[in-house]
Amino acid sequence: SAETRHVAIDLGASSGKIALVTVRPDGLEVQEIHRFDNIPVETPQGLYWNMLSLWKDIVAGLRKLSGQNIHSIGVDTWAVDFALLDEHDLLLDGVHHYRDPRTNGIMERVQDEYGSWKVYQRNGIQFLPFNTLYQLLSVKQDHPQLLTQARTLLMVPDLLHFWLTGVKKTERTNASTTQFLHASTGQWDTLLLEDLGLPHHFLPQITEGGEGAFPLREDLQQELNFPSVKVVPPGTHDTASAVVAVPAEGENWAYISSGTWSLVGTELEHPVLTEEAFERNFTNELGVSGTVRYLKNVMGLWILQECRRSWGHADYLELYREADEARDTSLFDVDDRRFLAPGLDMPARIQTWCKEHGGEVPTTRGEVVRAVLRSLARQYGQVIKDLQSTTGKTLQQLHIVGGGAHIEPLCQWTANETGLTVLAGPTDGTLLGNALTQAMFVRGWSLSEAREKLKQNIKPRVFTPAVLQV
Ligand code: LFR
Repeated sequence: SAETRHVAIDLGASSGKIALVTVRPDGLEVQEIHRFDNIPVETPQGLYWNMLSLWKDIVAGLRKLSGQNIHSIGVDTWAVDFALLDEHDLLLDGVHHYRDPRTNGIMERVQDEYGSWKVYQRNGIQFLPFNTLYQLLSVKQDHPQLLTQARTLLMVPDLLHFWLTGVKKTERTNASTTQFLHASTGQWDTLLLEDLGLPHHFLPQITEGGEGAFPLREDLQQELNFPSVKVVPPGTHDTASAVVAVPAEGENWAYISSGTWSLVGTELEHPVLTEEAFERNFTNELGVSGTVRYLKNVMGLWILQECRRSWGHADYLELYREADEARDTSLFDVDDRRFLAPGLDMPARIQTWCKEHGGEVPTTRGEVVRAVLRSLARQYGQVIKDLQSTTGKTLQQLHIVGGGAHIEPLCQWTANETGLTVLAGPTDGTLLGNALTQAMFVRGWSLSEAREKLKQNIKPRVFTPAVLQV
């Protein structure tokens, strides 16, 4: 039909958004339906996501649309985190936040005792201490009975799709982030799990984002009364959805999906499983339509978000103005592990890093914000360089999608540090990519047809690298 309507539910690390995206012959219309906070909960047993509150907000958002002609609904969220369900589908334990320190030291033990290269050759996934693999090992170490009781492991978006449909499956893009999906078989790597002493009886069947549809649970359908809706899981990993929404032309482009994290990468047809890629810790996560998201996690705006929290939620525009007027101080390594955990001492951690490395310490808010943004841009420059050398690609354009596309000084510094033309926008890429992937299924589009539709709407802002003045 001429017009299709898709509900994109996008949960990020600090907020959730629900939008109705209408696809018409002449373009896309995005209507925000519901926006809500996602506030993790600290307990004596660790840091948890508030899944019940998130579910309540999802249903509240859908209720606002009840009775309307909606063609599809789909959920994306951050990666790696999961729920364990017992034989009655009850939650065993809550869903831990990946920033929970329960995994401390576990990745290093696997790397030393089992061997990092041995793991990387099997799946090509970057070593991040919070990958599902290490979270499961921490459960085995501290609460082994949970693994025995568990009948189903569901990643966060799969859990929400299960609550919407009653169907338990794992969507592929997010499954790839566990670090136990085999790169060549495309199936769960049961051998690796067995080698590490982990059970795998609870792993569901894998399905493809944007390639299947499930009916809404009957009680929900009765309440919401959508005439002909289906649940169509998109690329359920938010980064996979964000990459769909890169308004790309040709081959020689890279992207930064810029939010709490900065995911710096490019789209490939095949994984790169070389020693160079391994040494640089690049990941070969999976995208929709059989693509590979060859990328690296950079700590991202998280550092700034935590600084801002420590400054009583100061206004962002005010902070950028102060940064613009501040002097340059030392830059720092944004990917140092000390910046991973939440904490109101984030500015102090930055200052300590600079002191330890004999640099000039940023003291005012403006100096700190300037140092954060310039250090991020410098790291993007390094990753882009490694990206070109490990893939052999010669890049021409760098797309920035997500909230960071709003931050002009960051876009300009990124152009300068990478030497690439930066194309900034869309800022709500994840929502758009989620909706477009549903539309691929509903309308029978290919990925490139979805991107053509996107380009009817999105005109990115251009930042040209500054010529160095000597
Ligand atoms: C971004 C993201 C990253 C993933 C991190 C943790 O929101 O999904 O891709 O590495 O969060 O799940």
